[in-house]
Amino acid sequence: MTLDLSVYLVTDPELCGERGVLATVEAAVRGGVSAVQLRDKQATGRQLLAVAVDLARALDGTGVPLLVNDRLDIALAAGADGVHLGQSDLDVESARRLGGPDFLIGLTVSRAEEIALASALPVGTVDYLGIGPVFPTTTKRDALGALGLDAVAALSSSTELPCVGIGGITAQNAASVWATGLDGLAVASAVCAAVDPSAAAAAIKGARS
Ligand code: TZP
Ligand code: MG
Repeated sequence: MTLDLSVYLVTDPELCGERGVLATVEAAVRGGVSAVQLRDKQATGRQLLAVAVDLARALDGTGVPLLVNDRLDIALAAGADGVHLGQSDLDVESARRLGGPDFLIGLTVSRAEEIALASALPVGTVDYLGIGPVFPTTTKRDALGALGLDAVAALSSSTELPCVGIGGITAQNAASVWATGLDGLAVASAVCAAVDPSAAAAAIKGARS
């Protein structure tokens, strides 16, 4: 299965609200989301595993991969397709050893040095890079300053690895982000907090020219 990162939903339980993460993901997938990352910074391991198992079951047979933010152990225990790691998380080479060759591994990068290091790893260590924040965001509490479109374009063109942009991306600004040449757009609030997550996902997908 080739990895389609084009509209990459990052879940946030607060933003999903009463509708819940599962129903939000199901609606978003109907709207064209091509990958899902379970992200919940407050959950215990036990809670995260329960949601991961539910999402893995819901996505089974859809062709949409499930990745778990931060927690390789939870991803493996739930039978998820991959893990998304930050610069302070478990290193990607250890994750590759533990996850095996077919497991998906994403890595957050914000600086040229981080991209250079990731690009210098043996082929097949990292499947994609998440570059951000593209725009200001309140979803990630410890987010760095926004990079802006020009820096994102320069960073993504400096690597052969597939790149997704993240941070403050909405249906309204999606066309400008697509124009940077990224392989995908990762969104939390624009889909999780939307009245209609399916329509929001479809609008972000449709903004690609
Ligand atoms: N990493 C960089 S920005 C961000 C993460 C997880 C949050 C993205 O959320 P939103 O609501 O799409 O800005
Ligand atoms: Mg992390």
